[in-house]
Amino acid sequence: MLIQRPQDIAPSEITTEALYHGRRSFIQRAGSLALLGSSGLLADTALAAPLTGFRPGAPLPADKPTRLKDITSYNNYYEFGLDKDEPARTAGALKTRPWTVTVEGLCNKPRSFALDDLLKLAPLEERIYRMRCVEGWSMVIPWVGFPLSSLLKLVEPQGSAKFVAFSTLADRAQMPGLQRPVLNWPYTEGLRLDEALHPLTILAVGLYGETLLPQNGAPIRLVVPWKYGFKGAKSIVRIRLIEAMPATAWNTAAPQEYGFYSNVNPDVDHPRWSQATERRIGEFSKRKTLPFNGYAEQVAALYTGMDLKKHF
Ligand SMILES: Nc1nc2c(c(=O)[nH]1)N[C@H]1C(S)=C(S)[C@@H](COP(=O)(O)O)O[C@H]1N2
Ligand SMILES: [Mo]
Repeated sequence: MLIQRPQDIAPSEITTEALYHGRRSFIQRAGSLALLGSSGLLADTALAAPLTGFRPGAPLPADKPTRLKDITSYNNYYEFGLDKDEPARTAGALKTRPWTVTVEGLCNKPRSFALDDLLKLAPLEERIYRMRCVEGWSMVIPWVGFPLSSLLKLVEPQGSAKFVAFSTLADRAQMPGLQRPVLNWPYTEGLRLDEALHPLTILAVGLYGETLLPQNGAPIRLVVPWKYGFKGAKSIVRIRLIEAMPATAWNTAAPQEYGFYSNVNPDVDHPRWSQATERRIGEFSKRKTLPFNGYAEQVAALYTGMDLKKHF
């Protein structure tokens, strides 16, 4: 497996998970060497390029980050297969340079951005977020990215824009999973404009201090920590400002199971299973799922007056 190394980053340094933890002085905070995880991580990290100069951004949960090996080998990315281990095996050759993200629709300054220009939009920040999949597992991921709002403000959304729609790459030549009509390709997602502008909503370009591997959505993906993981569209190519609520891949495939809002909500069961608990990858016992995935204080106000059982 080989990914292209971004031209602007020197191939001088390979960062391991252990070095990363040292850098962030996780060792002191956790007071235990057990946190360093196991060896054999070089094989993963060698494929990603170090990102430098990012700063820590709030919030930083007390939860310890999931092992890099788990974050990069237990994935949902249906364009590369339905099994959790398939994306790590089949996405490695995804061509992530050159890469363009087009931002258009109801805005004064629609524009296509080369990835390198996107990286200059706003200072990169690390955001250690709890992530929860609707399937009932969760991780803690140290993302590196920038607020989606930085990008949206640049194109100047018009007053009529109420929603933001995301489309991702759908390239049959590179993505074996597209042969299966499991979803209506390309994968699409959407947010209400105020959700998209919320400071917790980021576009991630890296994790554990390095560029994203293809299986995690390289080169750029959405991260909305209070929503189920499927909101986090991977390998984004198009962002549209629109007036009406957009169709989304999962809502189109199974509307009774996956609503537009998809807020993490322990009180609203999935029709086929409970959402009250979750298994943190790397842990054995289950933990209680928190409303809005633990981010209620920051985001609950976005939904004041809404019946969240109806708008699930
Ligand atoms: N393009 C695309 N994006 C996607 C998916 C997908 O199948 N295709 N799966 C989603 C789901 S269901 C989850 S849980 C997260 C998983 O992200 P991770 O593998 O980086 O943890 O990606 C989301 N983004
Ligand atoms: Mo998911």
